[in-house]
Amino acid sequence: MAAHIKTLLLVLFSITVPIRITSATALSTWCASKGTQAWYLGQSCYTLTTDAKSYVDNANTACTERVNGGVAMLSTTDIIKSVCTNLLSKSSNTLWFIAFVQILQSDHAGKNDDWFWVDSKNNTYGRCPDATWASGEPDDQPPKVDGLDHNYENCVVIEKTGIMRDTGCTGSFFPAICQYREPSFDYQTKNIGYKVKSTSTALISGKVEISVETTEWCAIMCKTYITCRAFSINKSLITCTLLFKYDLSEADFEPNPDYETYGLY
Ligand SMILES: [Ca+2]
Ligand SMILES: [Ca+2]
Repeated sequence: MAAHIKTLLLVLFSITVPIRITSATALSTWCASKGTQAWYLGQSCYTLTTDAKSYVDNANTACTERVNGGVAMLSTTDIIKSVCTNLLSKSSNTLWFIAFVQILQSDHAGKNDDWFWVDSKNNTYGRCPDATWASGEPDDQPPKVDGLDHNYENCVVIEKTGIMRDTGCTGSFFPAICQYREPSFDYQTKNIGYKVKSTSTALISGKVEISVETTEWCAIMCKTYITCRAFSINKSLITCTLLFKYDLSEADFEPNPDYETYGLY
């Protein structure tokens, strides 16, 4: 076979084969069997609890119908919209806890500061630029006139419309949105021959150009973080960059033949 044909076949092969962590599972089938009580999206199944509990109790005792369950992290606008339309709107309840919490980084933090998805606490990533607060929220009740956050309301409930309210983590009681993740993920090819720009907001400190033994390790590392939605591999150096942004656009990339990116859909 001529060398250039071999090269062409290799290129085609690398473009069309997703990185699969393990074989498919029954999560999507289980999710579909629950009808309007569940919604499958982005290789997660979202369900609703019915008992009103504190956030802490929800986090400790709810969302245990299957493995890989926890209070949901709706880490992008598209996920919030889809879960609202396809799950929340069909429920008779009105407010649910999600795993979005305030972890104050200083004594002078404001009410809008330092909100994180719980798998990213103590890091600078995982903040949700897509969080839409209800009018006057977050208000950190009971209010103080200095405008600072006084560590009162550090958990969040979401309404059917997708807007959010800060509320107490132990003293207020609501059901929760659960998220069950596939034990196996398929990361689909997103961009071949392009590198994520160093200025992209998808990048976070400490998760860039990590040396790995195989490209599959990059997918395994990304799966560790619920807020990691994609990863980029340098095929020459075998390094891995995790990407904490779902809606990567052309503006996030620049041409570079050494790189390819895989995303979770
Ligand atoms: Ca607060
Ligand atoms: Ca509030």
